[in-house]
Amino acid sequence: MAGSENQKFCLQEVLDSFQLCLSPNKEVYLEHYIAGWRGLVKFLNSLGSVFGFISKDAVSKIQILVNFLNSENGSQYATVQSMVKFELDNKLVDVDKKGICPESGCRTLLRLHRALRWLELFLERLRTSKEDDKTSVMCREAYNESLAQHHPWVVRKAAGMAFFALPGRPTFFEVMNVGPPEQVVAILGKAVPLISEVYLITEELYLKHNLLDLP
Ligand code: 1PZ
Repeated sequence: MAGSENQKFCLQEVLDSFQLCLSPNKEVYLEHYIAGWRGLVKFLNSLGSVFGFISKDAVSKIQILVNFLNSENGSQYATVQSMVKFELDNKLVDVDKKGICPESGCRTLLRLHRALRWLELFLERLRTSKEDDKTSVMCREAYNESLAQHHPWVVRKAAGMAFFALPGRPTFFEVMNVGPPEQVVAILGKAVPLISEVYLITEELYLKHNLLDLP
């Protein structure tokens, strides 16, 4: 049987992961959050090596979280809520400036969380786009409204250049690998609200604990 790395990306599996992400009392399971991100990285990699610097950063952040999940304190990292409580209670977060915990779970997840907002905005544009709309424009608009505000000039520049290399809408839809365009649009219609819900729950949690600007 082929290993999961060899299987083609499929939008459905990202949807499944984000569906599994929410517990009955609306906590966010880290394991499925990570699985969702793994699926997205697979997608990014299938778009070409120009996006390597982006997927490399996402992979290294995913790995930090996986390491926490597999550590002796793993059970404290079951949900984003339990992770925040555990790291704050045990002073494992650099709150104002980088110090002894430069790679806390909280600050690492915050980077992915901000990127999730970009994803939500981008996928919503893609869902409502017309056949000849440009993915690079949708991507740039979504980026400028979200992640760009957290990136220094040099990263914004590199991201902006990478967007030019994005394939057009038809290829993009094909790579999503869930069938004809109508089917892609239908799945996006399910995926966007789910991603949005996971984003909002995390955003409120981080806001409540004053963690939205972690260095
Ligand atoms: C489909 C097109 C993909 C466009 C992706 C748009 C996002 C552009 C992000 C550019 C990231 C550049 C690399 C490194 C950035 C890091 O400095 C920051 C902050 O981390 P720190 O330096 O504080 O540790 N990293 C991030 O902001 C996380 C970025 C994750 C991007 C994941 C994109 C996944 C794309 C999925 C494709 C559907």
